[in-house]
Amino acid sequence: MSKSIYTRSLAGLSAAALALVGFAGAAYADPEGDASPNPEATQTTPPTETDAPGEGSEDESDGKDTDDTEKPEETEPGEKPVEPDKGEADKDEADKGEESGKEATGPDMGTMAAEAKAIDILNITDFHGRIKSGPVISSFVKQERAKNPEGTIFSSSGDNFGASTFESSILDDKPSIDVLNAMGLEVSSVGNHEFDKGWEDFKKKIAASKFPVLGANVKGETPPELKGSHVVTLDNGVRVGFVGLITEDMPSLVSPAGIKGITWESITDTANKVADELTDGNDDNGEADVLVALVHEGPATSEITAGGAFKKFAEGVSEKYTAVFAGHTHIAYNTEFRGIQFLQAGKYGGSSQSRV
Ligand SMILES: [Ca+2]
Repeated sequence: MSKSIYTRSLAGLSAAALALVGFAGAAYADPEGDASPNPEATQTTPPTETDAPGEGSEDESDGKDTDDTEKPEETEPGEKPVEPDKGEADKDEADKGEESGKEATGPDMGTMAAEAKAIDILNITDFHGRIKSGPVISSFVKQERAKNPEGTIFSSSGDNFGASTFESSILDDKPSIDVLNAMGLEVSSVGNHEFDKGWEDFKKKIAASKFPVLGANVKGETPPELKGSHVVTLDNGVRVGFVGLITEDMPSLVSPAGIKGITWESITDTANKVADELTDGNDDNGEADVLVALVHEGPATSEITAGGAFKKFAEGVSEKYTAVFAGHTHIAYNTEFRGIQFLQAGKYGGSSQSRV
């Protein structure tokens, strides 16, 4: 575990978070004017082969209907103060990349490569079965992978389904699993809504998922389908350890009958325990070079230490973590605290990116 050898690029974070605001379907807030990355993405990249056939053309209108314009307002304050100068510089580079048709490595990546191995972590949270957004998200993921093919990971922070729109719920959310699989989702934490129909139902859905589903603080009568952590070894050799956690409020969020025998331990204590395991030099319990928490818990506002359960987590989670991708509260922010990058990707397919 040597967090210090990786250079965190806040500029990269800012640009990606901005770009992804558009993918949630919200109006794109460009500090310099009008250009939105979203239309270009939908025009130049065809819908993925298996994602919701025939639905691609409806994405934009669907996104706008459900998402309105709240996200940019929430995202802007969180990311502007981080490092405005570098953010603008990186954004300019990102824009150039879009205009020139996306070379495999942008100028920022070339610079990064000389001093550190770049890792790009893409994240969605609270997707809630918005499968019509699948082709747009998928296009973005492919675009980002092309820029950093050896170092990109696509993750989710839970509530992938449940409280879904009709086109997913009518088929018991099987379409959501199919779309997430087709998008190449690589790792996800659990969310409260995945337990809406009880653990027995969720188990089947985990079995149908091509990605590991993590719930490190879910204990008791839980079969081994639910793992606590998952280490992705990138082609560039870096081992990224993901730890999945879920809100401790579960007993009041879902029907007790469906979660009988399950207990929900402290997200902070669990995160720190698993972080120690992944960095103790013992391969038997997993080892990672970089730690990322996917936590289905979030603050009420973009002020992550304003109060509540997330304040406790933000103040107590081990500084061994490089980034925390939160969820549950449907807001968006990107802020550094205690040397850890805290991000939350809003909802329905808005996303965030971390480059470390
Ligand atoms: Ca270990």
